[in-house]
Amino acid sequence: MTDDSKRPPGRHRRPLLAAAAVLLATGAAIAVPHLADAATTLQSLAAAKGKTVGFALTSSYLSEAAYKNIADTEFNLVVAENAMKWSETEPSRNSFTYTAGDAVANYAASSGKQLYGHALVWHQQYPGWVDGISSGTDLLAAMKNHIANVAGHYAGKVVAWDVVNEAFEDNGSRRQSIFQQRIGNSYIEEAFKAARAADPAAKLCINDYSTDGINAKSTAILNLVQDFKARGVPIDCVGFQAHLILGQVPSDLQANLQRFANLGVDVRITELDVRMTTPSDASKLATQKSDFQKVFTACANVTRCTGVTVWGITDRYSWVPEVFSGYGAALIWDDNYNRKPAYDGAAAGFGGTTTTPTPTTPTPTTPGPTTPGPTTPGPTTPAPGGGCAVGYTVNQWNTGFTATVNVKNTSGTAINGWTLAWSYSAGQTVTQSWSATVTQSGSAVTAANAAWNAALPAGGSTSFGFNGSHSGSNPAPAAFSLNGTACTVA
Ligand code: 9MR
Repeated sequence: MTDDSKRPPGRHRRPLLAAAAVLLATGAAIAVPHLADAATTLQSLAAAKGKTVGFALTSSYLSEAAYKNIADTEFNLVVAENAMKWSETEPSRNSFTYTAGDAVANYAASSGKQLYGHALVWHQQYPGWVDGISSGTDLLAAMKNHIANVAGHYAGKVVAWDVVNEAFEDNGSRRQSIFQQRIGNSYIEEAFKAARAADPAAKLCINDYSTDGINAKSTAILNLVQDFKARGVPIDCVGFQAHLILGQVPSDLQANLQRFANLGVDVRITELDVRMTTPSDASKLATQKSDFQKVFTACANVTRCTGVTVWGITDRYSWVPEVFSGYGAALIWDDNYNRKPAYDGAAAGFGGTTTTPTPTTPTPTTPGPTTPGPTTPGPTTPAPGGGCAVGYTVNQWNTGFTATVNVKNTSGTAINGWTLAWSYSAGQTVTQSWSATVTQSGSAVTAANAAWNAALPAGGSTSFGFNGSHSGSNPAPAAFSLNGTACTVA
């Protein structure tokens, strides 16, 4: 169903018909742009199929009229991009804060959208105090208490929870998270039982990435679902994040969704985006349209697929460029809230009749090169003097903190492989990191790139994060160096 010629024609609005008639009368051989019927939205298409189409919300963006207008009109489900995660809801032990999560819940209620909960147990974005728990019994108690409180707080409001997020490695083994290491294999079922007790009406899901096709990781989750079903452990749904790369929608996506559905669980595409190298161009946008159509079509064709959630509205605020240097343009609306061809792909996948609008010149998301960019990063080169800028932000509580570090290569030379070094002056200790390997020796800390963010093109940037602990004082590092060269601190 990705062949445009097989799709039914769009319903044209009168001014377009008039414009087409004029153009045809002049003999101009052009493609006539079609627009969706004004009443057709992604949510109306989803609703007609008994499904939902959702988006990840950061509430502060609702102050932008364009963002709010799209959020209000196009979606019938909302999930908090970050606001309901453990670090946000229980920053210190047994002290709960729901301000940000409630803003998302209130928006869902006031706009008549379903609310999806994300995520109760995850190896990222949990508070630093969790790392201080050394006994499995104590961590289990803390995890159950977290779930009882957070799922209890949102009981009656959420339709479903991502109870456990990203518990498996790509080879199908259990990820060696703190929960796995301290509590052992049973932590997942304990989490699901606690969630059921806290909110008997919510559907309880396990959620992961790189599980969209049939592979070792998705099969490990399939085996878990089978096992839970056989033993009466509650589980209702499986989420497939679908953080995809342009042109790489797994051909067995639908078959994969179906094999889970056949076990008697719902399935959902939970965090869809399709990233490309930036800047975008008409050809990439056309491939992206096809990719979105494939994903929406797969969900449409599986009765137990409850719908598709996209991981944000606009490329402007997508997590992708922050994490995948040189990539972006992964969502349906561009930086300036223009609808991209991906919109028509999504709509067509859910049975819509929109067709591709006239391609517009994409807005570059970064000051990209004017000549075609190199397809491979340049040689391994330390940044020359003054060639890097670092942004360091923390979210902290009594004795813990979460840090986000943005590293930018401000030199004119590509970097392939980097180490960022700094020093802590107040005895802070890094406990757990993501998107970089952070090691510490006394006050000296170094962060080495992950495999996927080793390349920092000239002007490119990436982010990583970590949890840490402190003893009451937590000043930001005064200086950073990248591959031995001092950086400016933003
Ligand atoms: O989009 C989220 C980003 O704002 C956060 O900084 C990041 C923290 O790790 O989490 C992002 O969302 C993730 C989601 O919660 C779980 N699946 C992967 C998503 C992208 O990293």
